[in-house]
Amino acid sequence: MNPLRRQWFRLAGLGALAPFGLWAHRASAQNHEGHTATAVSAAPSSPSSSGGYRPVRTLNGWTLPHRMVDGVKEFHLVAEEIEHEFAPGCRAKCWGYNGTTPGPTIEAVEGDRVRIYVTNHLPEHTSVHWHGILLPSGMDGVGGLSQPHIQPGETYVYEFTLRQHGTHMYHPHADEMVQMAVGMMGMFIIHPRDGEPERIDRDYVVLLHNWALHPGTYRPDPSVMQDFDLWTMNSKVFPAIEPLVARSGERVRVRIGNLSMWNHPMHMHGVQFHVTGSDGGRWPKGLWRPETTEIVGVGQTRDLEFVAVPGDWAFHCHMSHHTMNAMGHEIPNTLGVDQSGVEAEIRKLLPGYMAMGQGGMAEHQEHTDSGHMTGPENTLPMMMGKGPFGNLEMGGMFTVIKVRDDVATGDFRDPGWYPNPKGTVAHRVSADADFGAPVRRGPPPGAPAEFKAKPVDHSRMKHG
Ligand SMILES: [Cu+2]
Repeated sequence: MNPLRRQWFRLAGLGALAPFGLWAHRASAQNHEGHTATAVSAAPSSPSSSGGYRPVRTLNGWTLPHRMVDGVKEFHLVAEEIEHEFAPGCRAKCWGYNGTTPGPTIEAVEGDRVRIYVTNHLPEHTSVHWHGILLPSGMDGVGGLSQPHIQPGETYVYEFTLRQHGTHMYHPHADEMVQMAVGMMGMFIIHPRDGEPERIDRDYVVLLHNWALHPGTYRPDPSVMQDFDLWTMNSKVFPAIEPLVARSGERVRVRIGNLSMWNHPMHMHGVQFHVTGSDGGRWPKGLWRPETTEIVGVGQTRDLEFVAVPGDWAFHCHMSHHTMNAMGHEIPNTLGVDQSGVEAEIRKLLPGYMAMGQGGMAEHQEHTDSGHMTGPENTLPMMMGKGPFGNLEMGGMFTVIKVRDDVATGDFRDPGWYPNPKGTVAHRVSADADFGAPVRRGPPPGAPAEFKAKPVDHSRMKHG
């Protein structure tokens, strides 16, 4: 047996860990918060060997190390309050496991016997439900139904044999509304015992969530049901979400779980992926279907697989408010409203008020980036992120799949922006608004003569 497997690695605070193996050897690249990696997990064996697997990569996250005890894989989760950063400039007191939200990914192989200790450092009781995993009723983790609650300071142990493979999750089944709203959740990946039907070169893990972290506050509000402030992949918002890196031609799997309060139509640019599995396990090949958008419902998981094509490709939820950061929802619609004159009046009541939105909201990022529109403390601008051609005007559940011809196997570092081959970028051919002779339809009968839209006053973009 590999000596690494015999070691029991202590987790220290917010230490970020990574699987230590041939295909995920860049442990330091998993360390995103500047904390020192204090441990490595047992090295998985080669995928070609029996029972081996290619470890997953949890974007911005980590995999929980285990130790082998008499043939049983032992894990230890600690439920605790943590300090979490959604993106620089926005932190909160959250609850999670072993120092992070989401908790570390648990990774094992079909047929494994697993023993999972759960220590409760929270101020109230908890439990852990192994979402989608087939096990004895008493191991199902529903507080009050299948077990007594785990009281503060107590440690419980769960033990079962994995009789399936696929993409699964874990979360409390005790005061669920609160405990999940403040970040308690993680992914549980079970690799097939007999290998994959198609070789997987990169295996990413993304857990979707939403947060009511009201601007100026430091605790997520569990009472909110729909109007959330932050939409996250692995508890991060764009642009703090890592890119998914791959080499051209590699087969990439993205395993997506959703423990938020909304369904998320996850859209991938550049390819038609196949949906190859769910929390019901890997689907038989005959059930795989090509899509470019797949709804990951609340409480569901989906596996998406594709062959990587060179470029920088957006990957995001298609609910457009889910690719925004904190914003007000109960505001008047200013689209098309001339607010000149009004701004000065309102400023007498609300110093710093900025009229916006007459020609759309894109100017929002200009205002925040230039620093003259300052929001409340501890929140993020609605729109963020810069690309090689300008502002991305995004936030929330958005990241980029970065595929290059020259990425080394197992290299997950951000390769920078895509160098587009000459002649393959959309470009300006005219700055004359009357360019060309496009076919257009006129205003509807009876429309006022002045119906023709007035040009937007772009001088407002240079405001301040
Ligand atoms: Cu969404």
